[in-house]
Amino acid sequence: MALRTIITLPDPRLRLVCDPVATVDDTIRALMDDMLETMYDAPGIGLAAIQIAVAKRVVVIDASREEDARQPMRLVNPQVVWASEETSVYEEGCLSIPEYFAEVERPSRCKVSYLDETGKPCEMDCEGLLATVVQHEIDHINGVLFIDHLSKLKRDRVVKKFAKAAKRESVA
Ligand code: GNR
Ligand code: NI
Repeated sequence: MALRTIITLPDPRLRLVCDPVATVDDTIRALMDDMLETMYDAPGIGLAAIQIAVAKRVVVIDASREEDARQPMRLVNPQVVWASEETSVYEEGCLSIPEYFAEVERPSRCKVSYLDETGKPCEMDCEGLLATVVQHEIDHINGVLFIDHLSKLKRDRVVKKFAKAAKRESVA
């Protein structure tokens, strides 16, 4: 297992539509272990492979409560196959947009299909925080960030702030 570097805005790779995984093999399993280690270290409750610069449709999540035992989830080629009409609002953050938080409205419940770490097709029903996080992660593998769900004014403000910070870094 290894800690990997998380890429941040304005890295253009965050806008890639990631490639499906053809076979869940040892390389993919090792990738998911590295992602979980990196996610727990951050700390975060979800991570998409593209956040460590790997453009594959691979996601890890642990939305368990801090005081409970860890519940690492490994999802390959995840897809929302159903979403509720009913929506919820959560304050979201993203490890690739550090220290910025905003409320996002999404379907409250969804059903997700995916391959598990053995390559077996699975489905899961999600609600609460897990429903929000799984949608946030599936957005990532399609090149979509949570700021895309905000008003253009708010989004532009965040993008500008990170672009400016990156420019300052490159000069310094
Ligand atoms: O750690 C994270 N917390 C979080 C909180 C609310 C909604 C979504 C998330 S995901 C985020 C980690 C991350 O950036 N995953 O892509
Ligand atoms: Ni994120």
